[in-house]
Amino acid sequence: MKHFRHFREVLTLSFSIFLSSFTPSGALRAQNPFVQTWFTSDPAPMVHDGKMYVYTGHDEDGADFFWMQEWRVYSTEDMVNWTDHGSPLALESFSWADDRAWASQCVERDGKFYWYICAHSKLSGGMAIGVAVGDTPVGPFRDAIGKPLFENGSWDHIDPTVFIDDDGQAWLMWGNPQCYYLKLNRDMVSYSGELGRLDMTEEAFGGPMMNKREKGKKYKDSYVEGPWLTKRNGTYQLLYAAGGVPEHISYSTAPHPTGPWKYAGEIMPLSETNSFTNHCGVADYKGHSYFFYHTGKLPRGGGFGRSVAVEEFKYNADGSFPTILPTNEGVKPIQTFNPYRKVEAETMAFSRGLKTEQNDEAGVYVADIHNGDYIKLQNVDFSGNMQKQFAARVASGLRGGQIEVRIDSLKGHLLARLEVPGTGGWEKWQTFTADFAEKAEGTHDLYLVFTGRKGPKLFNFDWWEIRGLQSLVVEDGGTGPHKAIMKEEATLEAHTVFVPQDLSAFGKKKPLPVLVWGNGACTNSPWEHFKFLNEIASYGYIVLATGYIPMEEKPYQGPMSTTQQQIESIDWIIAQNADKNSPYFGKIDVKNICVAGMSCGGLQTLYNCADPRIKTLMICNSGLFKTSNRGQAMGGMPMPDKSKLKEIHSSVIYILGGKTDIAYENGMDDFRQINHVPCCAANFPVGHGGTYRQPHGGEFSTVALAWLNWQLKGDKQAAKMFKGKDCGLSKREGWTIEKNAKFDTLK
Ligand code: FUB
Repeated sequence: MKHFRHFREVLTLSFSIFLSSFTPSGALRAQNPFVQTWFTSDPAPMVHDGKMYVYTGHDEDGADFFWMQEWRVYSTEDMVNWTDHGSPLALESFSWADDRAWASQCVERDGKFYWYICAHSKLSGGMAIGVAVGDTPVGPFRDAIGKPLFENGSWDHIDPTVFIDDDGQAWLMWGNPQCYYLKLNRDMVSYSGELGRLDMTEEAFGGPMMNKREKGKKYKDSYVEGPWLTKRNGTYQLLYAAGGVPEHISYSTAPHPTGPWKYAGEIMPLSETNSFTNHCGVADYKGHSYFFYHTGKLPRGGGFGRSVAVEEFKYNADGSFPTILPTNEGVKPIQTFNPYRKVEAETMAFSRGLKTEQNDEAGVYVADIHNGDYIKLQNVDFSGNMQKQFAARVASGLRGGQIEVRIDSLKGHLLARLEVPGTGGWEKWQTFTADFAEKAEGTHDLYLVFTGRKGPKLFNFDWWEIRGLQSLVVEDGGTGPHKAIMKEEATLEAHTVFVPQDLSAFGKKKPLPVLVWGNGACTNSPWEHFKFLNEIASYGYIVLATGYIPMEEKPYQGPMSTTQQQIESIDWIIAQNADKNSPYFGKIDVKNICVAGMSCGGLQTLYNCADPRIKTLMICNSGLFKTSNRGQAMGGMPMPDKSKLKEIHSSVIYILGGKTDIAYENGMDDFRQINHVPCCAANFPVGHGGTYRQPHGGEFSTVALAWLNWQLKGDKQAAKMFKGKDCGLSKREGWTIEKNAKFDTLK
């Protein structure tokens, strides 16, 4: 809709010339202009709640005058990666306005955001000052009073600046070539007193207004437009576009907003910026001072196609401004960017060939993506996690394309490549993922490079996310003394670890015993058991469950797990305990390992029972199939025959769901056949599903924990649950227990 291919190629070509001319190393370090998707002008910074916002005008593509229709908002937390919040305010927001959405400024007061604008008024036929109000810095905004705040038919009511003084008085100033002021009331949408006029004298501004100048006399300077009122060290500072066309930025100082003002000099002298206007705003943010202005430096930019830019500066000791020159490099990042979260695609440090659009469903999104276009994010910190997947929400009414995830440069290391198919419409959004083929460490610039067929538009792009290792606090972390967490570990693929969040309590004197777990249906995720397993971990265990982390209690859909995954768990935790660089170094009781599993996971456990590193077994809702009922087994289950039981060399408990448990017969048959090691069978009449999914794993957690505490920690109190005729379990409501002849040998 916007560009013919020819136009785009010209744009892309001139863009690369533009970039290479500013970056001798070709390293794409240019940061100014910091918005490349649209022409933006008249920047007005506002710091709120830890973020820097910039409110801008919007110059139309290809315009031959300031035919401006809307205002836009951008924000950043690091000063280099800016998020486009779209246009929450436009001429249509003001019933009285019909043209020229010119310079503006937004300020917060009492939790509301007041955005002062100027626009042509169809009521008076001149320019008028208006005010919109919103509940957030990015809107939505509405005309606060349904009429201009000030107008009188004159054309010189442009460029409002607003300043709330220490005493609470809010001042509104504007004007070209006369600088006017009003004292705003506390409500910010009305004023008291008469319209004020600053004395536009030579002393105040380096020269009088153009029409008051003496012929032939040379003046130092003169106020033109675009005032920015602020205060430093108790002195008021008025910055403004000065000198006529082309404009530079100068300032004056005063002991009071109404004057007397004294000319203080140039701040940003005339430079080769390709724009005959300039317009500034200043703000301090996170210990730095920033000067915002505009240039005409984007490709196809110029006097009516301007772009906002920013420079960092340091005030002189007396609070005065240094000279600030426009640069292409712009500012340095003041913090790193975290990619392990959902990032709006319209967040970028630099881009090529792109536009942003907005709708109600997706908000602002990146559009007009063609082969070779890209988004760059600066100073992205990959540490603290491990990249696993790149996910992106996209829509394509054509054939889609690809997103290449690269670091350091456009042709830098390719970490992942996402295939974007057609989704059936430019607003038919779908999320796709791609695995990382290579991993990044430390801090890098991140490039999202778009590829696809040359010529057509490829897709729209709403957001992206780098998914790293996941973790979740299950329920309240468990009822035990060590609040637990469920997590993935980078070096233990396809397993889920449950472990106390704070490992500092554990070490040689108090190591963590190990529970290795296999899942029901041999599913490759402990999605049915995570409350139970987490509860156990909270009592001071490390639990290594077979399968992928279940971030929600929803059946896992992938292929089954293997019996080998339990062995991998044992190998891994023993290696971690010996690895000086591991958080588990010296903290694991590798001599006290229980292997356990539910249903098919119990069969995996019995398959692995001969492993000499096992201290005890816990067979839950499971038992080896008898020859007579082998036909009932699900495909893919491990099916050792009963002779396997002879390989058990440790104590073993069967925890079954009573007679209605489909595994009851097999489990009880195992129990009866195990005579060479201590064995018991505990039944609780809940059927095959057990109580794993009840809060904190229900009754099964209590019994399993007692077993583990006794067998792995030697806890005599816990032993009472099982030992003796009147053991705890025999008295516990609903439970029954049977023990073999060897059971009493357990200490
Ligand atoms: O953006 C339109 C006009 O250009 C502004 O109101 C002036 O300050 C100048 O930048």
